[in-house]
Amino acid sequence: MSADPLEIYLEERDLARALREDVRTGLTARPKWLPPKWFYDARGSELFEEITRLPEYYPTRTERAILAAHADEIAALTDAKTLIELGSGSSEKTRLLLDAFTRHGGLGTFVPLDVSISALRQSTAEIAAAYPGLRVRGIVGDFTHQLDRLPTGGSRLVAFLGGTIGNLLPAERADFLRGMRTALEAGDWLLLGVDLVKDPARLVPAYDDSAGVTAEFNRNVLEVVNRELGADFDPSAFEHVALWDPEREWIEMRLRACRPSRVRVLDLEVDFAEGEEMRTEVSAKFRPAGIAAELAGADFLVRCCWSDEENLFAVLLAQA
Ligand code: AVJ
Repeated sequence: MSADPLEIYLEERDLARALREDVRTGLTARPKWLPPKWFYDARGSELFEEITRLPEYYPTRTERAILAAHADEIAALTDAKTLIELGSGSSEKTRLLLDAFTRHGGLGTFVPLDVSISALRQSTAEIAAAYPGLRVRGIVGDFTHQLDRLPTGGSRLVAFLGGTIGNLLPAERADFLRGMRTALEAGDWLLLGVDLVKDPARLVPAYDDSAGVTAEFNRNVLEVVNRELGADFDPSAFEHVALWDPEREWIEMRLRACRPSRVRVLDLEVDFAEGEEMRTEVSAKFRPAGIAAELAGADFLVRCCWSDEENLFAVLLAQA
C-alpha cells in the first residue's frame, strides 16, 4: 500500500509563527536559549541520523538492541491494532516493532508523528513500501500539542523512543505524561525509551563527539533561524558546548559566542558578549525508579522495564 497523504496539523505558517515566538522569547531571555525542536530541518535531520551512527553515541544502538530482544513480547502483550510513534524521525527502529507485529498479526495502522515534513515524507513512503497491508498515516505535528489528534479506537500503542522525552523540562514532562494519559483510554499502551544516568565520562562524549558532528548539528539551529527568519547569525562565530549538570541529571548543549557580536533577527538586535552561552538543548537522563514513579504519577501502570547489560538505556512499557 502507498502511504496516505500526510495529515498536516502543523502548517508551515504555524511552524513559522512558533519559531518566531520561540526566537523572540529565547533570545530576549537571560541566559538566552532556543528550544531543541528547531534543530530538525532537512539538514539537521540528516546530521542527527549521522549522530546515531557515531561510536560515542550509544543511545540509538542500545535502544535498538533492547527493542530487538523484546519486540515479540511487546507485540504479544499489547496486541495493538494501531501503533503511533511520536517524534518518529526516520522510524528506523520502529521497523523492529513492525516486524514483530507482522509476525504476531493484527496491527492495521501505523501513525508516525513528527515536526519534520522531510523526515516524515521519506519514512512514510519507505514504511508503506516495506509493509504491504499496513495503513500508514503520517501526521505532521508537535508531540507536545497534538495529542488530542491521535487516532481513536482499537487498542493503541504509543511509542516515544530514542530518549526524546529527555528534551522536556521536568514540568513539561509531567504535563506531557498527563496529556498522554488523557489522550489514551484505559488499557492502551505507552512504550517509552529513556537514556539512563551514568558516568559523565561516557555521557559527555556522546554529546561532544570527536568527529564534530554534534557541534555541526548544534550550530545548524542558527542556519535554521537565518533561513526561516532572515537573521544574520554567523554560525562559525559560535562554538559547541556540551556539559553534564549533576544536580538536574541532564546534558545541556549550548552555543558559546567566540567573540562579541550583534545579530539582527525579527525586529530585534541581539547582542552576544564574548564567551556568552546560549542553551540549545536539555537532554535529561533517568533512573529506572524515577521514571517509573513519574509514569505512576501520571496514572500509568508500568508493566515492563527492559535495559541492556551495561544499563545504558531503558525501554519501559506502561499501560493506561
Ligand atoms: C533526539 C533528543 C534523543 O538528546 O540524545 C543528540 C538529540 N542532541 N545529540 C538526544 C541529540 C545531541 C537526542 N534526542
